[in-house]
Amino acid sequence: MLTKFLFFIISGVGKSCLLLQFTDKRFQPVHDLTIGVEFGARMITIDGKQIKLQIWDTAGQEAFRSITRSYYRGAAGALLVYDITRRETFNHLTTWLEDARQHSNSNMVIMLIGNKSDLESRREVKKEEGEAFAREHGLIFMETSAKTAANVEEAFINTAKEIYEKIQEGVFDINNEVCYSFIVI
Ligand SMILES: Nc1nc2c(ncn2[C@@H]2O[C@H](COP(=O)(O)OP(=O)(O)OP(=O)(O)O)[C@@H](O)[C@H]2O)c(=O)[nH]1
Ligand SMILES: [Mg+2]
Repeated sequence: MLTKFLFFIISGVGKSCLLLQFTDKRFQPVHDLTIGVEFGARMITIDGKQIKLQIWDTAGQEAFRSITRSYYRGAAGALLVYDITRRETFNHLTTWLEDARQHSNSNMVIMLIGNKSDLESRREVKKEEGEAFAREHGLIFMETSAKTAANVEEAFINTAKEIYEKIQEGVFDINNEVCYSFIVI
């Protein structure tokens, strides 16, 4: 019972809203729970090259966890999202990160996202705490707002750039160099 509740509250951190802001440049105020996995895509340019990002948006709820896991394998990048106004979503990061590392390519680039930065008055997690967690676990970090669009472009594009650099250095061997798969968890 308790476990169920803990997983349930991870839902609603803003994963689907981040994706919608990135692909459609709009914000959806009503929370439609993601069922299973949803998909979005957008072209970006890095170093003069057109790169397609295909993004899998996963459900935060425990019931869908096994479905989520099957999408880790092909992912070059992951956005690991918590809600800065709900500490329990931050406390849960270690579990998600372990799960992601265990089921993904070891070179997968992980970006930690503290979302809902527009809700400063309701903040429960300091920016410094996000930075420290990211440093400790070797992740890139940003605070975003899917509502105001602050840092949303940067979050996806910086993750893609990191993947691009790894490919250039030859440490990341992916089949398709102009199409990166992302997973939002
Ligand atoms: N103020 C504010 N609200 C946000 C932001 N991002 C998302 N929300 C709100 O938070 C709620 C949940 O957003 P979703 O994107 O559906 O959350 P999710 O992580 O996809 O949730 P699941 O699919 O259930 O895992 C919605 O009511 C959004 O309107 C943000 O940056 N700022
Ligand atoms: Mg969702």
